[in-house]
Amino acid sequence: MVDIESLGDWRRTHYSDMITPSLRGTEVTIFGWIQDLRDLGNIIFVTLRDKEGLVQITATSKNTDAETFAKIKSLGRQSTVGIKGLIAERSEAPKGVELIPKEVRILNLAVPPLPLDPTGRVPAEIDVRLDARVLDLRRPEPQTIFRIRHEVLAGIRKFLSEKGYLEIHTPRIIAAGAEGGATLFTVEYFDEKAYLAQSPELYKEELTSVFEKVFEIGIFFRAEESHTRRHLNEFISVDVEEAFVEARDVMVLQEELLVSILNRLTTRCQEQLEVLQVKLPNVHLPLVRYSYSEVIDQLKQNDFKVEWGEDLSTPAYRALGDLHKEVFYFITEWPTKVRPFYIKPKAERPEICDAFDFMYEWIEITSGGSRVDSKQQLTKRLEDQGLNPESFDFHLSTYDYGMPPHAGWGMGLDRFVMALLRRENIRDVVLFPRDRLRLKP
Ligand code: AMO
Repeated sequence: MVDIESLGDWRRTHYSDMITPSLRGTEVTIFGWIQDLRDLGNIIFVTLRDKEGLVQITATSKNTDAETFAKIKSLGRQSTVGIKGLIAERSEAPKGVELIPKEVRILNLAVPPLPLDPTGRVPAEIDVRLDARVLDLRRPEPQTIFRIRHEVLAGIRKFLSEKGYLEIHTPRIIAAGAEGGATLFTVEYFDEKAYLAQSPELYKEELTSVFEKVFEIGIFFRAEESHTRRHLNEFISVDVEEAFVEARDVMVLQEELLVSILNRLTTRCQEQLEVLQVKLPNVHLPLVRYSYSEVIDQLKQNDFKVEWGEDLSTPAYRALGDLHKEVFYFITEWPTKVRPFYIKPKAERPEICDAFDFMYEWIEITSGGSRVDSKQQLTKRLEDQGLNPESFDFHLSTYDYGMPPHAGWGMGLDRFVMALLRRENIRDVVLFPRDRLRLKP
């Protein structure tokens, strides 16, 4: 029976990456998890992992007292420990350095057998990995994905803030959804029926009449029935909205954001990209813009059965991905019928609207457009789409306070990271994905 000890007055003096040969002879206190342990009898090699990396600890029956040696022998992989020891040079050790342990505190034991191999040597199926996600995340690859995701997010915030957009937070509990009734989750809101927000659409539009340039990065909800590699029931949307501009202006913003993030990853994440063996795509601005009509023609010319006016199906998108050599491109000028009520139809050809999608190969990353800015037209658009304008009274009333012409977009952060890191499944880039079949962990 191993005794679990408390942290007591021990505090970390060094992270693993600070342990270098030049510090030989220094006594340090480190904390972390047993990533690997090789017990050769009179010598035990332990690899300890902390948030910065790995460090080797070498205990021998000669250099370590009997009690500490026995304690180290008893440790299982992924147990949580604190170790006090001396830094020593050893040419065979990774980075030429190791720790000679003097004292060990066992802070918690991992219980074998572990459901997957956290060293990554034995690959596991995605469902096994997601069921034991916290353990899965101890592998270098998923950890690296989330470190890069952090950089992407930090880069987006920096980019938009520096361009003068104000970060906002809009409600998650709402009275009427903007993105179609089929994907609304219902919640009981005391005596009323409410919904989980699918996007910040209406609120971000309203706020252009105050702050002019706004952005939101938030979790949104869609009751997607389909189980695909690019849909989740909870996802992060990066939303931008701006007054006195049109779709074409915010498309330029999208392009600049893409380049800014690619540059940021190139300068700050080389090591991580190597762990993932990812080569970032080369992008030249302006990106290609195909109109919806052009895309339909391209599909038809390649014997794909599709009619003008239809929304594009998954097989149609896949075919487009094969047809287009560009990694990133736009599809513009969509049929008004297949776009939400808040997108502005073209004055000269109202069957077409000023909407666009920003695409990565065959996957839509962003949707956006110029918005309807007249109350009368918005009321009519709601009716045309079979929606009751009274349910949107809270939104329509803001049009009486001076609504500017405005445009914006919503970008799926998870899909964006998936595209940058060339992952096949959105679940790889989400810590605890929620899909039709997964509510836990
Ligand atoms: P849309 O519904 O196209 O547009 O959503 C915008 C982007 O959000 C991402 N996304 C999803 N990602 C993962 N799982 C899902 N279930 C999911 N649903 C959407 C996609 C998509 O391109 N209000 C508009 C945006 C706007 O016009 O500003 C909107 O929500 O990457």
